[in-house]
Amino acid sequence: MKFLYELYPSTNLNEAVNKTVSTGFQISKTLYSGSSDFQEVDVIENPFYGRALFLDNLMMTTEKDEFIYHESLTHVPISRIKNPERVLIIGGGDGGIARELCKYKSIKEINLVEIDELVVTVSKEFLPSIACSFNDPRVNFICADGAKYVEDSASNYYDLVLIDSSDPVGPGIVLFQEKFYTHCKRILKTDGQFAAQGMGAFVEAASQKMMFQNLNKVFSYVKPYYAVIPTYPTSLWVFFNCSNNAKQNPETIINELPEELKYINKAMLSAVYAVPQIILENLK
Ligand code: SPD
Repeated sequence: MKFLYELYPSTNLNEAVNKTVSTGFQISKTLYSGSSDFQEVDVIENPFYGRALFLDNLMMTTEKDEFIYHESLTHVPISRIKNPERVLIIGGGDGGIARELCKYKSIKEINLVEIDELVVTVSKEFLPSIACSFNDPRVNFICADGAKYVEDSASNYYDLVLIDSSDPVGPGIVLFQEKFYTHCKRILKTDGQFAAQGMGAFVEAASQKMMFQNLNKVFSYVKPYYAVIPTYPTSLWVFFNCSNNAKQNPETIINELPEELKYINKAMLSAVYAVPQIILENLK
């Protein structure tokens, strides 16, 4: 039996990485295995989770549990914006976030900036239930460096900026730094919302704290929330929801959820910033 093992912690922004734990995924079939200028890209089939995408041997998404991550990153910040129209996704080449955004009628423009075209190509071919919105006329795939794209974008343009990044390793580390967040804030409208994946609470405490500190240097409020994602290292996964508008009460829900969700529901949204103590300790 052949397995693909993800080793972690994958990074610590201020400590030497020492990968001492792993999760194995049995490979019943390898659907794609190749590499781009940026990374190794693999799509395997696992008997339990279905098809799964790995980048540089880091688990990105599986058919069976992808909805938890994609719904969490999308619908929590949108619930704090009235009728959003323009959205920027940095990363997100598998298309899962774009699919969730397309559920909102008010959204007119979704710019998806993914540095690695191979991720989009492979996802369209092998993960069609996730990469199913690239043909929606509102979705514009832009193959570019996300940090550079944000730097070059006009101010006060977006209602929502979502960072669907991989882990803070290699060139992707810029997506966790203060300079990048400053530009994200600049391109958001006053009432705009920002959200980013914030790594595993159990395994990436130091990186998580660094990210939180950098976000706090820039945004008026920074609210951690979490989801339980079975295929991510140790499952307890953190997101950060941020805004420029200090006058807005982050607890107030001002936009309704679309109907057909499988993870996020209305009751969760009211208490979404109530997080386990371990997360609060990480961020101290
Ligand atoms: N350690 C895994 C972090 C992955 C975050 N991005 C996943 C991409 C799914 N669209």
